[in-house]
Amino acid sequence: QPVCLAPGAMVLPRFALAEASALLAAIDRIASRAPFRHMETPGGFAMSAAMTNCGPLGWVSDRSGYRYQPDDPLTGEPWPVLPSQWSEFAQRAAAQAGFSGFAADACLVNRYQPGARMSLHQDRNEQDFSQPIVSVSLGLTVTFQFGGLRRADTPEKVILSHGDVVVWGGPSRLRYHGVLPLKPGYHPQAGGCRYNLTFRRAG
Ligand code: MD3
Ligand code: FE
Repeated sequence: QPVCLAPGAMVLPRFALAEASALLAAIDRIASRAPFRHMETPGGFAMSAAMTNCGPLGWVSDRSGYRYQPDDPLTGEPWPVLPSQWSEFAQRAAAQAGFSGFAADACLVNRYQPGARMSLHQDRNEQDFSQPIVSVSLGLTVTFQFGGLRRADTPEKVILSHGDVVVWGGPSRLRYHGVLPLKPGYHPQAGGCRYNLTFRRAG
């Protein structure tokens, strides 16, 4: 029962609910090899959301900029494998939203603790903007900001809760978006955190 937010932006409410505990357990395994860390922005600030990646490519930020790379800069090792159940799940979600044949080669895992946020930005470090991004929210609920194609466009607020999946493609692929500061709380499966998985076709 997809809900259309805007052309190309489809919410699949609770689409990941059945898989949620398996996804959270797999996040722990990934983070045991590629620990969550607060990446540095090109401007020299620490991001408030902690991040890690799995898959052939991972998104990184440091003083030299934003990019995708095959190795974890923290360990020098390749990013952990993207579990096949995850890529199949992302492909099913994309297909539900009308994007058939989506094959992710990167999964960025964000962890928000109370106060963590993400300011308005565009995702444009990927090669092919005709490919959507699939995002999965787990744990505590957050208010997401869904803006327009210009930074100055006033964003709409969208509540994202445990198990919600959003597919961002087509004319919404380059919209500005962000996350308001996480409020403290407790979730039975995720504790005091919110996790967000974003599946991308980066290369
Ligand atoms: C809209 N993450 O990692 S996911 C990010 O909740 C990111 O952690 C947020 O933005 C989070 O880059 C939001 C939802 C999302 C992801 C990609 C988008 C929304 C998007 C790309 C285009 C438009
Ligand atoms: Fe983003």
